[in-house]
Amino acid sequence: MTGHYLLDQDWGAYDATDHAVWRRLFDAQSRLLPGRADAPFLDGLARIAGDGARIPRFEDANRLLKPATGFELVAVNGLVPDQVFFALLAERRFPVTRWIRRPAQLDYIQEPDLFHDFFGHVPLLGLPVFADFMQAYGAAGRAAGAAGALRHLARLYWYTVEFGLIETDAGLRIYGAGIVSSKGETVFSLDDPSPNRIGFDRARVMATDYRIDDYQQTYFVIDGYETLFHALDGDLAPVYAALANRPALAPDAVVQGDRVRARGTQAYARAKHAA
Ligand code: HBI
Ligand code: FE
Repeated sequence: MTGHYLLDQDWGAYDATDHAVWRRLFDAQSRLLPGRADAPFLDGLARIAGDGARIPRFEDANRLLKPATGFELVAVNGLVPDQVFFALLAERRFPVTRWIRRPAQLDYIQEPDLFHDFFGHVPLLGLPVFADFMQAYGAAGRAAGAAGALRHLARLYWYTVEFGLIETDAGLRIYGAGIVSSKGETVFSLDDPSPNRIGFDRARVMATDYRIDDYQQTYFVIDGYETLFHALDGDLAPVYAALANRPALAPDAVVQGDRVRARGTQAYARAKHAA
């Protein structure tokens, strides 16, 4: 069923404006991220995305990714149904949107485009432990669907793969694709006093709602990518069952038991739209 959603990248169809948008975003983020993004992300970016002069060819990236972690990129037209997304990840295939935003959307776009998917997600797919987590996440999706627990798994993805922070010897660093692909949130997530920054805990993250139209009010911090991988260890059914009876936590909540690294002021202007 996944095949139905897969397309050719059709690299020849990109016009000069598309390549210019890629180059503009690539250069801006490449200047901003050193000292903010985690080293494995920066290393992966340097290896896989080239010099940023033009939109990369998925087939070129696959020649590097496949031998490294078995992952390959497949071109899609945008979000695919959850079960298709899980099935692709379980087979170590990552769906990359083949169209790129227009110049008017340079600073913010709601749905994932090629820049978000390739620049944000692809560099870490070359890191074995992260690739193993992504494959395990896909495999967990099938079972979660049957358990009616997709929202819990979606929250885990959201607060890690999309908007995760990691504690390193050099300090707090970004690894979430939604942050590294956003100029404003790259700065906000590390420097702004308004969001909470709380130690990652599987059940806590799975219980916490999120919003998709503004910067996050809470960022969860892992101490290593192995923590992500082990978050999917064992049978998740009891975890889902325990969560099913609890009301969801609000995105700005701080609760008993949280390992609070920084409690946000929540003096929270709608930063993204103010940018
Ligand atoms: N489809 N192409 C694409 N990319 C995603 O990141 C994606 C998706 N479908 C569903 C989805 N993500 C999330 O709902 C996951 O949590 C399942
Ligand atoms: Fe994404």
